[in-house]
Amino acid sequence: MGDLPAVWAQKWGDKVAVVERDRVFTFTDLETEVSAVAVQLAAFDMKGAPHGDRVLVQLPNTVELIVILLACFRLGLVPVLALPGHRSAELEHLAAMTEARAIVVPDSFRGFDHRGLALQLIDQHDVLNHLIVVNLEQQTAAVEGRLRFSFPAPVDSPRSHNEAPSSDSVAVLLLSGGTTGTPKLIPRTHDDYIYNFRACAEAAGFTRDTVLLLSIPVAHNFGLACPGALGVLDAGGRVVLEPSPDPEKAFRAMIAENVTDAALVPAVLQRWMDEMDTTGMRPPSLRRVQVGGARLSDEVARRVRPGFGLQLQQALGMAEGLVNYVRPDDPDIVGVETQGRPVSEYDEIRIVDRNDVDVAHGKVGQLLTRGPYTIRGYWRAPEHNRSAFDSQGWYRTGDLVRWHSTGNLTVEGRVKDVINRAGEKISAEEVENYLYALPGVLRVAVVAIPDITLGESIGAVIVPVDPSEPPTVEWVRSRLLAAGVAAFKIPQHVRSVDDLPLTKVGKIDKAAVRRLFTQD
Ligand code: OOB
Repeated sequence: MGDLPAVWAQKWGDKVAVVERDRVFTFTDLETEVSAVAVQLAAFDMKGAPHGDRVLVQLPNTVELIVILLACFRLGLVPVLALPGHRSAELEHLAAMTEARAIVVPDSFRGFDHRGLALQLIDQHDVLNHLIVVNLEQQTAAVEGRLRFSFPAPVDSPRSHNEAPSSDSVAVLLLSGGTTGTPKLIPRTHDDYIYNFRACAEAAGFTRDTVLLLSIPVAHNFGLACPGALGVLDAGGRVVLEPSPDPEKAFRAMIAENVTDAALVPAVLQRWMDEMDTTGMRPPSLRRVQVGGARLSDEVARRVRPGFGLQLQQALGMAEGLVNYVRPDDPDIVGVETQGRPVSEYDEIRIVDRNDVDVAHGKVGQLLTRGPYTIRGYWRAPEHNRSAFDSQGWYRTGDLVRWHSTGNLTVEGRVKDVINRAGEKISAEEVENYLYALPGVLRVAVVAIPDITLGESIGAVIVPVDPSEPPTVEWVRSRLLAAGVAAFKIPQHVRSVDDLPLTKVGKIDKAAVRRLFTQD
């Protein structure tokens, strides 16, 4: 993947590659910047290929994020993709688990002092030594070339990274939207990831004329490679980075940049449709929306009218690999009622019941998958891998699906214990663990609650040690924020009860817990 910017520059030279507000980078610029940043990184005391030291990257959608990733790929350093919303709880876990040697953060973003937190992490973790800051707030500070990086002076004598990473080595570690107490990491190789974004770009119909608006995080697989930033650049198209999904801002960016395609989560599509319906306007160049990450309701899907010149392409994807897409020339019914079909002819799909027996065609069951770009295991998680994959290497997605009569998949629900909050996956167990660590909490259960705008929100039912002091939403919120938990993982609904409902076998009855919230 590290060779790609040079290949792209040769093919498309002065064509615009990335636009971020008023900053414009051609493919030639991109290659120049990636080379310069790779030289800077190579001067640090870090091992690239074939060892692959990890670099913790926490950046919002910026050209610097794209450049640092490509520079890491070139040297065989392995970026670990954190989200801008992550705080000390998540970053400490990622730093410890990956033994990252460097961390890349903005100075500050949306009022949070990322540099300060990164310095704390460096203090706590022996192997974490290098801090690279992207000056988003203080743009006048040290800027390398046209980018806003500030690199520390190298501590050791310059090292040379002559070896290019092998194509089957790990290129990047993605975060899983996992089901366990601590997030798992997904190792994607150079080979499989290139295959992933090329197959997605082909399925989505991307060409050199595609101008893709990304307001979903580039740090997510969807925004990075499904087809995302890498897929559109590789097709010779253009990425427009717009950090805000707010319809007014996004529409302005789309009109200014003649955007043809936009990748969205359902919650944002709904806001955009509302705006289009009330104003009767839509960005004239916008032809297609790629929508995935969470279930889009058929009702909202039907509002995207092809007659209006706008086509809906639903996608069911996962950072672990498998991506399904509705194709550009599919009939409308496929676009509305399904989440598409695999992007590769080599993707294998099984739909099974609780006993791993294949269900009858058209019936609902759990989706299992295997294929050329789907992982065979999480990073350093042998125990979890034994249950997440079967003995034949099939990945248990935890999603309930069925084959639609058109030969596409429709998502019907899930068996995994996660909350899908506007496309952001949150493990119920992880939030339960944070709550258990609070004083006065005896027992707890966390569940997904239907939410009109987010799709789902987080509900926590708590059995307090002292029933006369029931915890409130505000108390939970302030305690978890103080514990360094990302704001998007904090429950919006809190109930206190005398006891948790149990199933016959004595497990917490999550369906009954959910009913505590939904019955009124
Ligand atoms: C994408 O990736 P992740 O890793 O954040 O989440 C994967 C999970 C899936 O297992 C499924 O539960 C859910 O997100 N999901 C959907 C969906 N797309 C993803 N559930 C219902 N309908 C959909 N269309 O979310 C992701 C990765 C690549 C492309 C698109 C989405």
